[in-house]
Amino acid sequence: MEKRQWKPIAGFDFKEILFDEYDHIARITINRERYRNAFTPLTTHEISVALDHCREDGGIRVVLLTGAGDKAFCAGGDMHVKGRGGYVGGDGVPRLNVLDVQMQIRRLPKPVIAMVNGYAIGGGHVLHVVCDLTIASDNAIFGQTGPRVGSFDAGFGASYLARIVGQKRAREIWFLCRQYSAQEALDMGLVNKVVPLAQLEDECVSWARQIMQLSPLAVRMVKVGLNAELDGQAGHPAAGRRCHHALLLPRRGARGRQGVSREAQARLGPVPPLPLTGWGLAAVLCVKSR
Ligand code: 2NE
Repeated sequence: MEKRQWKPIAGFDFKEILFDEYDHIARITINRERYRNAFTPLTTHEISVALDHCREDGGIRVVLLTGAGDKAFCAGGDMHVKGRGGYVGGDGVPRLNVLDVQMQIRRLPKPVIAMVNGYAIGGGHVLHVVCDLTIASDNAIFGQTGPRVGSFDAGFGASYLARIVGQKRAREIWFLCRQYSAQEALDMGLVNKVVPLAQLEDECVSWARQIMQLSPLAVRMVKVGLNAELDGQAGHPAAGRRCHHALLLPRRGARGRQGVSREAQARLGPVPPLPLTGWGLAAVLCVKSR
């Protein structure tokens, strides 16, 4: 196992997560080992703030999401703070906003790898599901528990799960609330790779490094395209924004639309012989601009 000097990312006073960085990789660790890394409204708020930072900091290329210790990735919503109206935070307001965090992970224009180091249960299971990739330790256990405790996630936790494992399996996972071993999760395509716990971080960092050798723009465009399949109408603004950003990248200074258009044409040479429009044309422009 390689020894790495993870450096805390300055400027934050997080109570329930750790946030550090190594070699352009940000690591967000839910730091509630005592409660199997179950999340409270404060935890999800802190994850959200950290993800915002990851989005804005151009030096960060890949994000790892994990849990503290060697027993759990995340055991979902903290049942101890479940009260009237939902999960109640320190301000007395019942809100968890974990669905917003899921959306943030999907919208982040950088890959997010779930480093699953133990139980990924309930809302914690959905968290790994919405990450771009999942690498699990051999002691990891997966499953939904919502219906057992009168709860559910009918958003990505249902629809995206079904896209990954198929409708029958997704219904089995939710209707029976069974737990699945890392090997079973691998067999059903729910995780990308399983490694011994001691090698988990090495493996994740190795995957991150491989990703970082590729074009960040191409990776972000593919992510938005993969998301669009499930996001429907809501995916169009995200995809459009990425395309627009990609088109503007080669522009030097504020030369206006005319200049951009001429630059784009110069890069392309003659008008492409293929009937490219919309996404296709944007893709050609992106590739040419790299
Ligand atoms: C995760 C699991 C299977 C682990 O079992 P085990 O045997 O390894 O640990 P144990 O003894 O159950 O738990 C250790 C400590 O962690 C706390 C426990 O209460 C226990 O503390 P003490 O009793 O020693 O004081 N703990 C574990 N999970 C917790 C949680 N979610 N909230 C607060 N404390 C927790 C096993 O612990 C388990 O099944 N946990 C419950 C999982 C669960 O039901 N999560 C909520 C699902 S609903 C959800 O996440 C959700 C949603 O459905 C929709 C929207 C948002 C969230």
